[in-house]
Amino acid sequence: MDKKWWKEAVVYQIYPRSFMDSNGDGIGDLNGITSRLDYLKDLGVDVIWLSPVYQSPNDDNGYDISDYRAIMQEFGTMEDFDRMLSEMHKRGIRLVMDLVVNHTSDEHKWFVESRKSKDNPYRDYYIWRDAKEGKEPNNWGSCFSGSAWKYDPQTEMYYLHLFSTKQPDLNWENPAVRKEVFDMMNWWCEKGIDGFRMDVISMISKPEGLPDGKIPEGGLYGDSGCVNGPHVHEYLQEMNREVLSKYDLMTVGECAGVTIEEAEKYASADGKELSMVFQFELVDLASGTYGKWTDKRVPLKDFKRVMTAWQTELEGKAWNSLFLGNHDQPRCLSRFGDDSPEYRVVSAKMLATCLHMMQGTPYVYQGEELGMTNAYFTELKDYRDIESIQYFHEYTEAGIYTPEYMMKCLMLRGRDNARTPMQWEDSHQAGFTEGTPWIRVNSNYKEINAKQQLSDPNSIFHYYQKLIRLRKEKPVIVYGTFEALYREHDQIFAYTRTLEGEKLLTVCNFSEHVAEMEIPEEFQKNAECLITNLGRKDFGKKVVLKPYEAFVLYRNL
Ligand code: TEU
Ligand code: CA
Repeated sequence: MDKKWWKEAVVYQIYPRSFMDSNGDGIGDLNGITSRLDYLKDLGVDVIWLSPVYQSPNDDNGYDISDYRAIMQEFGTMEDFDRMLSEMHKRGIRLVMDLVVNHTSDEHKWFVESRKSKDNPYRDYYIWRDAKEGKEPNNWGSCFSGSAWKYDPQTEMYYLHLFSTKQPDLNWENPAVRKEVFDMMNWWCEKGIDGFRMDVISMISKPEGLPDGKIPEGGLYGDSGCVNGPHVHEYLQEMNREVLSKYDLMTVGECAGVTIEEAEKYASADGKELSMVFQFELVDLASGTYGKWTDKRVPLKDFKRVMTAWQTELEGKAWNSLFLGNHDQPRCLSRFGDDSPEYRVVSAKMLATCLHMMQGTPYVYQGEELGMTNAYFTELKDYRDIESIQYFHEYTEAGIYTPEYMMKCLMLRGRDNARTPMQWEDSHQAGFTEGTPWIRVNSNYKEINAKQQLSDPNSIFHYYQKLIRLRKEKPVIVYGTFEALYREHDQIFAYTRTLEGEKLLTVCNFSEHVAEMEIPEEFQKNAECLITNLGRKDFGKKVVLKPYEAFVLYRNL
């Protein structure tokens, strides 16, 4: 296995709007991030993935960029950015920027020009089509509800927007667009950043002819089929030649709809495209006709099946990313663990053990290291996310869901659950701001905050800190091969990792009930317990796991 720094790294994702506000306007900013770098150094993370900080009207909280070479006013200045980057590098922390180039904001100068006339030089930077029989050019739905097409009266044509109407899709078939993107990427690399997280990069190549998609039973729109399109690998290989291959970068592609087979191309070991991908198979589990808007929990057997497949089938061909949450997902503790007062701490540690002992680059989403939970807002006025608000209206007005059921889905699966302010302490607004935050602070901040956990050696923070440290001490955790045990067990997820001379056993009880298991013979003697969330000392032949108990045994071969 060829060694790479980004295979050995742990990444921390910052959602800047909610991380730390330094000037009292209730919005997180770059100077706020800089003020908290020692906390991240203490946690032990190696890389920060920073969600977009470029100029944006914030229709989708920065994922709608109006100027790729300017910092969003609310977040600060380019000088603030340069200082933040320098302070990160001083601490040995690398910075991966979020690259959003499937679309721009409709306020980007390219789109302002493009919509002016059919013969404008920027017209073909975007995807314009005439009406078909007086209606939208095809039946595609937007990821944020409604049609994926918006009629523009100025030139009496429709433009494509797979996301909000203020996020027109770029036309990647146009070499001028690709050149603009590569020039911009080189500009940021010359500033010294260390990589890119590539937003919906699997969607940049659209199917030939933009044909109608299949409308699911009971659905309102057709699926765009825009994932893993006909030219996506060509474009990424060109990007690699023009930009990525010139620097020592880490790149991760956000690849909705990616299969293991496709992932082998996006993140192939030959380095012709990206370092790794975010797969969606895990986080899309328990979705239904109406996507993620369900109140269903994920059965452990499905969780194990997906994680095991990605661990074993990508082995030696491409590199995994490892994540259970991000700014688009509910809090992983609430979704995959147990956020009740009784089991919150032990189950947060169990989830972290399960993920961080696998093969791949682990991602910690801000607040996950504290065991932050869903906010469970019960009123629509407390929601800020365009996706949640638009789907609430679409599904209740179409009679698909009652307002009560749709609110339950927002409480369980809405993205705002992960976007409430970082909980730094038990004082005013959790220490996030001196002002009024742009979104309400989770009401549990007095019980769950960094200040309390930094002084508690048994906190979730210190447990994450230890997991991250173990990854640096034991090469088997980074490079060992994965083998699942107890595959059919409906409470236990257990697996081994093996590397010449070392072997590791990870055991996690995902349930609130006790679970019996046999320790494999080879770990019953002369094995060392690297970490345990309940302080277990006896590892005899049979063990009865407590609710959400997790431990890792290690031995030299
Ligand atoms: O997300 C892409 C994406 O697929 C989202 O639609 C996400 O999976 C969904 O919201 C989950 O319910 C990226 C960014 O991460 C997201 O924040 C942006 O809103 C989106 O692209 C558009 O840029
Ligand atoms: Ca601020």
